[in-house]
Amino acid sequence: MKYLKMLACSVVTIALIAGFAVSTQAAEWKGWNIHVAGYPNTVAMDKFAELLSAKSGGKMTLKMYHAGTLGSQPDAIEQVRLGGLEVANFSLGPLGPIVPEANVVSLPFIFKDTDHVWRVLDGKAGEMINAGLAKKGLISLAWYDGGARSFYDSKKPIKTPADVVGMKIRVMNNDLYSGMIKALGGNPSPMAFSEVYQSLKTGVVDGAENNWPSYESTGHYEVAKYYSVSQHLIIPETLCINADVYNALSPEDQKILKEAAQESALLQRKLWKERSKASEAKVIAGGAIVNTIPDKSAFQAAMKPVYEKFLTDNPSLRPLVEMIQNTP
Ligand code: GTR
Repeated sequence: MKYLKMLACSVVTIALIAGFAVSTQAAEWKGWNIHVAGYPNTVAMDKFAELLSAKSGGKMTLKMYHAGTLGSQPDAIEQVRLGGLEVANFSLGPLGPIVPEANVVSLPFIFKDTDHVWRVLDGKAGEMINAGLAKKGLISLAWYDGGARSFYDSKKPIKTPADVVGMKIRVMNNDLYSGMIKALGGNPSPMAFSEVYQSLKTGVVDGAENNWPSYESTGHYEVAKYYSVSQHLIIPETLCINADVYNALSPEDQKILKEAAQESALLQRKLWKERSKASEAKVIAGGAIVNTIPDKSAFQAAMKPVYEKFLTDNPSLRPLVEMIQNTP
């Protein structure tokens, strides 16, 4: 009897110790990324996971799922907000319909260049965008470079807005982009990133728009060879985490998380510059025909109605828009 009691007691002790060990061992987070192996964001997210584990002594661990294997970007945004996924790298483009403050960056030609983006995001405007994201359950830990997006298509070089008339152009999921294509006289076709190659190839759409690295990594240049350097959008990207997960962390762990994210962002921005040049060279070698547009004012003028509609629909965002425009 005594022996049995001792046995029961030690079984309980072992179970308690095991249970304790399990409960203090943080669960492994899942991270979403849309890009393929070798892409700057992919390399930087892997670095983030590595730094997180090293800096926290294995307390915070992240398993990355790349190439959109865990779903499309709009779906993943919902997942991170709800906690089905913990971490992700999102473009502010598809976040715009959910976070009005973040949508301001999707106004065509709002940024002068990438350095302007960093000056804006490092200031009050960045704080306002972060606050908007937090209200929707996402904590932004760092900003990644998303380059400048330009039009490309399978028909002809786009030299003036008139060349877009009647063209079917794929856009990301955001009414602002549909409005932008309509303002040029084209037909917008919102569609997931993963479907664009096939749609260009089969003629479901005539064109799309993206930065050099994505135009190259997706192989879109093989099926839409005219790349017209309109640079109508410069959209930053966020490395973000579910707000509940973040808020449950100790201040020390939050600090580690932010440091790891900042380091990964520095790496991403460096790799981005290199990859942009390499991608441009690769698509040209692969047969892409690059059309430069030295004077973009006709495109800017044609896209003006997008601003007017946005400010009518979101009057409270006018100060944020002006803050960005007035940032030197
Ligand atoms: C890329 C961006 C992705 C995705 C994609 C698209 O430049 O990094 O997050 O938004 O464009 O066009 O869907």
